[in-house]
Amino acid sequence: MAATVGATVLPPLADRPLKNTVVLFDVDNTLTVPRVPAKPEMLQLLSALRHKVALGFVGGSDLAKQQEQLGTPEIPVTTLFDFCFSENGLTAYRLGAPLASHSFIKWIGEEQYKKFVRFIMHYLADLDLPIKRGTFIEFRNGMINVSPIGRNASVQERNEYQKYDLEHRIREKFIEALKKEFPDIGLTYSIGGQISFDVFPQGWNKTYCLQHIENEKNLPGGVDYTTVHFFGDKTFEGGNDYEIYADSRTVGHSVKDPEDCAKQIKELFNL
Ligand code: M1P
Repeated sequence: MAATVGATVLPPLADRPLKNTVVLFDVDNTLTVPRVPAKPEMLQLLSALRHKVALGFVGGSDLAKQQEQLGTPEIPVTTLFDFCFSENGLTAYRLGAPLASHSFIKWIGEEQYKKFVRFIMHYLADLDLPIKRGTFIEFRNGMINVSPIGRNASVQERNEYQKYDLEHRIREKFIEALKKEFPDIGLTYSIGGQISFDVFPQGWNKTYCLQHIENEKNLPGGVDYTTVHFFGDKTFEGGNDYEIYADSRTVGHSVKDPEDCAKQIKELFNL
């Protein structure tokens, strides 16, 4: 069945002109400036692209943040994309409906988590930074997010922290300390943004979402996505887009920022 988004009627997934193609985007610094709403021109471009291919995003952040950046109070972000993969796909929506997900706390267990989080809190307490704000650990469904300055930092405070962090390697050293303290815990540490790092089980990186795309062909009338494009900015080794960008199942595209991303979309899909 065709879906209506705003005033436009979208062809069903199986009737899109490039039927076997899905295009996935990272969010921060690919579709929008971090923590800032996407520009209307970008949203229009994505809407035009969605008339040709299946469209999705795969971000490290949780859905609430992607709603702020890509949706509006009137428009749920889950209506703007065919596939919404938050927390690397640990929280997933297909055509507006939630898909099955895993949980970080179930994976790690309460006892192990308590030891881990106790170490983090001690480390945070001893860290001397120019300023500190609030929400230093964000507990999510598929990961935890740790921020030395705190997630309540303003946009200006984030920008200043990012420079300080680059110079003093605050997050890098924090991660080194965690690896040293918990050598066999099976966790991955990923610096995907400006002020924090994500912690999740090994393998729960952005490639996690590809299982949902691969499963599409098994659904009644489902599409076999033989071409999966991925656009992201942190595609270098160690960046949180690296694994999905380099994965043999995707065609990876590295972008500098949202403007560069828009340029590449227009060129690749004749928009
Ligand atoms: O999407 C990239 C990252 O965005 C945020 O990072 P920060 O607040 O440090 O800029 C976080 O939501 C993080 O989880 C995510 O990977």
